[in-house]
Amino acid sequence: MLAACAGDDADSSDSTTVVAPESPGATSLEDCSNVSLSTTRINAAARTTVNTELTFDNALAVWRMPVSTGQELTAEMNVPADKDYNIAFFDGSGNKLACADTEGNGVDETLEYTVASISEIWVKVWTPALPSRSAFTLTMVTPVATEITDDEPNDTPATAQVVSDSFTTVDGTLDTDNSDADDYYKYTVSEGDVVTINASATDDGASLIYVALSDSDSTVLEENGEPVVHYFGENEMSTSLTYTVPAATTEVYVWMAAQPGTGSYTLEVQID
Ligand SMILES: [Ca+2]
Ligand SMILES: [Ca+2]
Ligand SMILES: [Ca+2]
Repeated sequence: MLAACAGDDADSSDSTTVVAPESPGATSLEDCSNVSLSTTRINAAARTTVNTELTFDNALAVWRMPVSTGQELTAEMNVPADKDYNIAFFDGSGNKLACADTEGNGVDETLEYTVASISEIWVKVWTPALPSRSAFTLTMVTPVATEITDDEPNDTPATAQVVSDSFTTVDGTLDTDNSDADDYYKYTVSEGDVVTINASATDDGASLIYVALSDSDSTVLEENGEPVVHYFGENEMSTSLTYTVPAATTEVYVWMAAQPGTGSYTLEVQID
């Protein structure tokens, strides 16, 4: 009867925010060593976004949300005093990415994950208690980029825009014919910092546009012997680049360029 009751309960849940448990018994027995996400749930999971507070009071919830490479996610789950909830992250193929299953009723869970090369993440929350009837609250938090502007002139390292925030986004333009072939953004860094650049560009079909990380002499920096640069092309209009700051480096320059032509770009830079 327990399974039947749980099924009824699941059916009455809000189908716009979660999918129902397909096997309550199996769900209740899972922990981080064997938790899984079926194709059914992958396809049916409710869509939401990071930095949205989610509340649910049933035994199983699955959400999917868009993410970007390099994004730092932290799940913060408030667990009700009379229940034990756990949480896991999956990719779209059902591969487990991260998991937290601290034992105990009312013990809050926190789970951190830095997004690898995926554009969407699935978040599963479950409890051995069926039906739960005790609401948990979950927020997937991530740092929000500060918007900056493409302030001309910023065409050389010496005249680079000095950016003081550690996580920024800018919508910029390049136009070789109007003395705007280059945009330089200067960041203060220290040894061990990881610089993550997510950039996308459009062009007029005749331009060569690239993004690079350089020093004050416009020498492109290298990561593992490879230059940190991306040339945008017809099928490569977005990229993600990372760079780990070595000793004795205190500043780096993110360099957008068009040679020749015009273009617009979106550039997100994060330094941690
Ligand atoms: Ca737990
Ligand atoms: Ca510009
Ligand atoms: Ca410029």
